[in-house]
Amino acid sequence: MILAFSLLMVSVGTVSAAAAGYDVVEQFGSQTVTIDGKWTTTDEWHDTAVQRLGTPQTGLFEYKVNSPDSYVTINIQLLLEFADNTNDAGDRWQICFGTGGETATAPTSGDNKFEVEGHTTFKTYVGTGTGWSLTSNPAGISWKDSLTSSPHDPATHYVLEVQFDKMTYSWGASYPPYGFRIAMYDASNPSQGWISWPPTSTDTNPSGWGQIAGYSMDPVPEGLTVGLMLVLSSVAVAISVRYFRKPLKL
Ligand SMILES: [Ca+2]
Ligand SMILES: [Ca+2]
Repeated sequence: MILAFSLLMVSVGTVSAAAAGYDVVEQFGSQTVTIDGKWTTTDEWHDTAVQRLGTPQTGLFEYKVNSPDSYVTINIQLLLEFADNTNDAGDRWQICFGTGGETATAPTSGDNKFEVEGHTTFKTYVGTGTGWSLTSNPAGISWKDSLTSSPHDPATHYVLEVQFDKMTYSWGASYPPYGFRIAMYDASNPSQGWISWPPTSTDTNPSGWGQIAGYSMDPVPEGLTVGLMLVLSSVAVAISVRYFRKPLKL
């Protein structure tokens, strides 16, 4: 089984039409996530990589997966943070998934867009071949955002947590790669526009998205002592604060 995954991962790089360099590896988290729109525990999100958005940086996201039932359900868990501290009806969080290595320049039926409108409404879209059409939210979707501080930034800003079963979708029921895009919009700062990952991507052109490029079967680092984990977390916090906080104008 591990060999099969390895071969799959090797083949990933040769089929990609996604934005170069915007790749995330899917990994199971070791920390329990509570979807409450904030860091519930000190290390809740310190077990996966931080991806940064904006130049200078104004946002970030983290991605991991979890299975409560021996891989029948595989939950994608996402953390998004944004240097926005104003509650506007026009604020948006945007998350796009689809088939990896896409060359399509418009969303197809294998693509999905999730959007949070004004911190109140979660909407799911499916590609039509030319754009997006509203569809039902995934069963068991759970999401929450709030104005809070975090280990990435002590200033008050919006933090979003999302969890849903990727097996609900055709792209998610197979192994990565998945096309993947994250974007954020602060309606109080229209001149800033959309902040996106990859930076020049748009929701309507999957060929420019990044990717969940591969799958790691590496075990959770059980060999690390709690003490070392805390040291690593502290380093991550120090680095995150240094690089995330400075550009913020909150
Ligand atoms: Ca939480
Ligand atoms: Ca706002």
